Amino acid sequence: MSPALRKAGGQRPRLVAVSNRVVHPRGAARGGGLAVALLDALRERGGLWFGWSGQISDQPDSRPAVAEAGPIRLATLDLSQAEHDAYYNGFANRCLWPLFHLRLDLAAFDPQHYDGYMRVNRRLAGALWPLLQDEDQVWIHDYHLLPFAEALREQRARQQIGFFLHIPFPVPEMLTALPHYRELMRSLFSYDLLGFQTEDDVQRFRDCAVREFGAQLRGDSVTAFGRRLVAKAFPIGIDAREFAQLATSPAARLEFQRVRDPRPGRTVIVGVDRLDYTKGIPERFQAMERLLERYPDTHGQVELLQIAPTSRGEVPEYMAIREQLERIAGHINGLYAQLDWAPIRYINRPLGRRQLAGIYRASRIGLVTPLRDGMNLVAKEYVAAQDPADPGVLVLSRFAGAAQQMRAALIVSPYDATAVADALQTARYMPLEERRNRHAELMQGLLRNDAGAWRESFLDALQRCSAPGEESPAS
Ligand code: ADQ
Repeated sequence: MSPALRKAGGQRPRLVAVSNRVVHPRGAARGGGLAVALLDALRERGGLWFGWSGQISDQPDSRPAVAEAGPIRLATLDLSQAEHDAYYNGFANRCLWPLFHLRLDLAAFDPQHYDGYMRVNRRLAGALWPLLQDEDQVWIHDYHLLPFAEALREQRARQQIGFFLHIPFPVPEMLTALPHYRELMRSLFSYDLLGFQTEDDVQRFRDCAVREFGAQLRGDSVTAFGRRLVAKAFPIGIDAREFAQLATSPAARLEFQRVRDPRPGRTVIVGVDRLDYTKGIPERFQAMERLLERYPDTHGQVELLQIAPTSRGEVPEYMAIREQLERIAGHINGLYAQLDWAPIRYINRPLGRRQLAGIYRASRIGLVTPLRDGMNLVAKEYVAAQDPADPGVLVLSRFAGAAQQMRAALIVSPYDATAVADALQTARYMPLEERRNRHAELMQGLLRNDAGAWRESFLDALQRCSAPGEESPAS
């Protein structure tokens, strides 16, 4: 434990984590990396996890339901259908999500969605406020809750409040297209610490604060609207050791046997994503078609196994992508499939983490090609699951935050189908020694910057920030 985190009595402050959705510890394995990382921190120091219950109700209670899970307290609120439509499906997922991923063409600016988003943030903050203790460290997560600290400060909260943005921060030109960007930027200055995935995200935030609001910069601190905060990069990691162990568990081995084709030359390329237009799945299918066109030795030999469960299924743009994928996969399979082989196997449902780990390990190539992504944990999981003696190769989009750390992957532009096809062919024939060297380098990075390091470095930096209104946040 860092000495900076110890308080006078040797105790760490209580952690209060706030995220759109609270996941019960029993379901955390399905909740993915964030749920696991948060729960570890909450278990270690005892703490409270607050957010939406995942339930819609006709007349949601204004007070949170509280449940205890060992040392962790879970406090959740239901939302009404109207709140969910405006806050979650509307402003968060039809406006902020596309805009922050540079899809201005898909962003829907609806003032009612914005009002609903602000109202839900205020309602949630008002419900959390009575549960807070003076010394708590409060850690808010992601774009659903940008104005949460401002709403808490309106209740006179004086606690240290940090925010971590899991998705990219956009360029100023994109952000300023948002009618409410001033209010949202101002609300960010109610935090003491802003955490981003990459240095580039920090830079874009600073640029925007300087260009649009005349912010003053000093070290890591940014001052605007009469308030000062610290903005830094904390690239999120996975529990690489644990994921590597998962990959050799009996359930993973079973999956490995089902996926690995023992016939010489047969290669499985795996893609695993939430079904989302930012993940570049249609472009990936097109790169697969280009591979088949350019390299006839792939026919009958190479298969893309794409696992992409439906996500945000009520949002129209997500329904469209599903149809698009089915069409492209059908077209390519129609052109190239043989009696005992089809180039694309597309599975539209979620799998357990052990199953996933086994599938990653059985796949010679991990193809992770988002058009834009805050980090991308699948790239990290794929590497962690490999057999170090005979590892597969990661082909990674330069537009994933992960590409800034995972330099030993084959880095590609997802828009360049020929370059992706060529990288796949290089990966197929990469000599064992090169595969081992690349994997060792990637794995070292994953172990150094794992989920625990991410969490501790963020909370450590938050601890070093002074209380709001005081003069000298850490730099
Ligand atoms: P996501 O956009 O959800 O996360 P990602 O980082 O890849 O993207 O995480 C997805 C998680 O879901 C992974 O742990 C993966 O294993 C799991 N998953 C995906 N498909 C699955 C399937 N078919 N079955 C089971 N599990 C599946 C957001 C940001 C990212 C950022 C993360 C964490 O968009 O950029 O990396 O938060 O900060």
